[in-house]
Amino acid sequence: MGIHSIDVIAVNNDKDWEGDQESISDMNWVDIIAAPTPPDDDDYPPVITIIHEGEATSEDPGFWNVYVGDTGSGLAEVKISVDGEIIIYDQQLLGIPFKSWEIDVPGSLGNHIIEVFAKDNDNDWPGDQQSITIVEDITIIPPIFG
Ligand SMILES: [Ca+2]
Ligand SMILES: [Ca+2]
Ligand SMILES: [Ca+2]
Repeated sequence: MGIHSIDVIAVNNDKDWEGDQESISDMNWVDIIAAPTPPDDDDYPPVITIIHEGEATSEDPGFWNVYVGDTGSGLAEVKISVDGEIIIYDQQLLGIPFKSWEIDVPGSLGNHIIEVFAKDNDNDWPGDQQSITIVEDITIIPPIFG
């Protein structure tokens, strides 16, 4: 808001010889009356940490510890999918700062993927919420016999 100076210089693209380019310069004083966008009080997405526990074998595939938190505004929504299937979809977190889940790893051999999506609870205007998706994978192997 207030008085701002805008300096406009336009140069044409005529370059046949040095000095061929014409330019104009104009300075205007413009009174900007539009309300500025207020600063975002929380512009960081939630933090997601995924830690696997277990042997990652078909006998002991283990589980993922999923930690999700947002110190700025808390959490609004968390979605956890394993191999494309939604396991957790909590849209009622209501701004709690932190939550964790234990998610079983499938015991079948091969690669398994966990995808965690989280959205924070900052909601001062449309588009104010920040979100993030983290993907991890693990390979389940046959049991190791010693
Ligand atoms: Ca905000
Ligand atoms: Ca945030
Ligand atoms: Ca925000």
